[in-house]
Amino acid sequence: MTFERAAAFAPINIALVKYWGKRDPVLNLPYASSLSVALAELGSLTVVAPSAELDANIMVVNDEPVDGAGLIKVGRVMRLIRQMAGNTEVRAGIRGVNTVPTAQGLASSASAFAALATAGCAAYGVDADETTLSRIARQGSGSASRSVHGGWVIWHKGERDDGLDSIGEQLHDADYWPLRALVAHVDIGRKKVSSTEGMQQSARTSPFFGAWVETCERDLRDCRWAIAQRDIDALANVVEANCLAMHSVMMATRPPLMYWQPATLAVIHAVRRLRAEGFECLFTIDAGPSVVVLTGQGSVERVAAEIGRIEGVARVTQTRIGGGAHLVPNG
Ligand code: 2P0
Repeated sequence: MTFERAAAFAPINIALVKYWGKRDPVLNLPYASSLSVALAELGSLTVVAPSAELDANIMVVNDEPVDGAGLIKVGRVMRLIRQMAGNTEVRAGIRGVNTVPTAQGLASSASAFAALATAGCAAYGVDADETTLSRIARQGSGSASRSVHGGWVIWHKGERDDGLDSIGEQLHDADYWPLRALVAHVDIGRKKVSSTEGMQQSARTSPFFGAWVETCERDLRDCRWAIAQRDIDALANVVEANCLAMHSVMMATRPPLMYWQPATLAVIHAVRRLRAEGFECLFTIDAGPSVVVLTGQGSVERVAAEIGRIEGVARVTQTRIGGGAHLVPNG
């Protein structure tokens, strides 16, 4: 059997109903389902090159070697792919490039593992559909199950202990509702606590954790309704409430997980004020200080200009809702 180098790009996704808590930390099975949109252009390009000369997988991201917990997750995904390729022992050299800052709470692990699953399956000759790719990517990073798909995506939590039903599914493609996305970058360097660790601590110690899981079920229903109606006010209500509920759970974790910086809060207030003034916009924040703002097409320039002026916002990246993971010929 011969294996061939393959490259894939996968987008980052921003969750509108968040994933924060695992019922199974090895298989990355969540307590609750979550919902996201894929962001165009921002993401990971990953090249997988199988080589019979390697004793172990090696991976470099943005020219830095991956080791420790990151390499263990990569190993888990590559082992799955090798099993599907007939239990081959051939390891791979893997090179990734992220177009978003790594480990700053902007889901670079989601795009990285979605791209790894896609390129890895192609390199080892595994014929995997999107559902299978999502299941594989999830085992590297939970939110990667969503980055396989483009547009508006739900990650079903699933009921099974083996996780076979814990998969991403596209609800609508990228053109369904052409909102714009602004990323207000608030820099503080690398995160001290990874999401993987943080959500385990929250599940163990946050007094609000049980209420959070229940809230997500309700928010998922409301979010799907708002998307079905293309109703941005209804979407803003549920997305911002869900984000703030997750950050309340984080802040009530012991020791507390405080991801916000002063600029984070300033962006929140600016978005709420602009919406009250009639601009179509809403905010959401992952496990980091940066803020993602979704806007209507007619509101994007004004909202971008206002949040770009906020002290502590290093830059604002503007993008659209985009497609899912795909192979890149000659990548
Ligand atoms: C999300 N986050 O739904 C939420 C919101 C962060 C805050 O998914 O341990 O990197 O690899 O499964 O997927 C970040 O968690 O964690 C995340 P693992 P992951 O986007």
